[in-house]
Amino acid sequence: MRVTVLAGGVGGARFLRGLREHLQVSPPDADVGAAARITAVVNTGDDMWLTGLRICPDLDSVMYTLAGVNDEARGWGRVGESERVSAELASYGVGWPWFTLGDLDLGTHIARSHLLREGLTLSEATSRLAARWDLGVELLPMSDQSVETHVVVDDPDTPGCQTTMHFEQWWVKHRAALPVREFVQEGLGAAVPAPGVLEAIAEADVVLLAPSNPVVSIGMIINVPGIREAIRTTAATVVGISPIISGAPVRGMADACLAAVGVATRADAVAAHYGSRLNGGILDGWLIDEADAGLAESIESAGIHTTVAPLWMRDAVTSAALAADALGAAGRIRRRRSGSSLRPESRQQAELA
Ligand code: FO1
Repeated sequence: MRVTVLAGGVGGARFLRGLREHLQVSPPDADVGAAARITAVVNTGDDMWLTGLRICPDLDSVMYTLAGVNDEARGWGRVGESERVSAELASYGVGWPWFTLGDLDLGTHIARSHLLREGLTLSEATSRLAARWDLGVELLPMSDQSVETHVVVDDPDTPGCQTTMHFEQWWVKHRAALPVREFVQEGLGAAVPAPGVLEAIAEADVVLLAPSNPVVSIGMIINVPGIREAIRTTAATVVGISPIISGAPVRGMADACLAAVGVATRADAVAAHYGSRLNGGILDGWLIDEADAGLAESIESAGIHTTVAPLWMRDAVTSAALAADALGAAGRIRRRRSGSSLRPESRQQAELA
């Protein structure tokens, strides 16, 4: 079974870890043999050049989490980190003192920057870095071209003026507290999906939208020319997981991003924002938390098959259970849509049947 996941940083990373756990645990049938194949299409809108190094926050969060070397508490960076180089950079007044680049993390950025300067694409560099660990998930950047998210805000220092800053300045330095006029994807016009991305969407049995930020993570991925259309037309079943529970983001500040694009911070509003594939959108199914069960009917009436399930990913078990619920929803939708009475080939196919 092939599963393709659109993912941002922390929420996407944890969900991918749960999905890998679930699919590893449910072994493929002997007669089918084919193990599950998971491809992650990861947001690169947070990427930047900083102190001469290319930083890819979401790719790194996903890679470190799947490698088991992530700082689980902080949600980003490496476990057992130190910050000696970062302190030196601050002393020299170089870089962003409020954006901590740990020593181990810098190893990743130095390696990646070296590979890019050797002429590798971001995809090639990502696969070289990931090869150090047996991640069990193929990592694809959404694009090999730079598509940085920049934020247009009212300038806090000069009232009446606007200023544009990199997403990470807005997110980390200003803690998303500056009202956003506009999110801009620098370079979007010249961007194409990275090699393998469109195939991963077209050839999947299931496409999952991880519980990542709908605006600055999932939103940025589907804006890359060709990706939204690929999701709309794939033969796969497309299921998303709400990143909002009881009107609040599971983590991060998605509410500030949703407000900026006029979407209410509610599980039904985000589903409507993505839209049903039955009428021009990208969703077949949507998972909401038990706390939001009251919203199921309105989401269903928008043509989106809705599943109520526990969405909190507290540990490996709950993350794997969420992944199982998402695949189970895809199976129910597939059966309902195709009226398939075909005997599933394998236990995993049975999950989808
Ligand atoms: N987030 C913070 O809140 N403070 C930081 O100093 C910080 C540094 C940092 C360095 C590398 C990296 O890959 C991520 C880092 N993040 C930091 C997290 C980052 O803002 C988020 O991972 C995403 O970009 C937003 O989802």
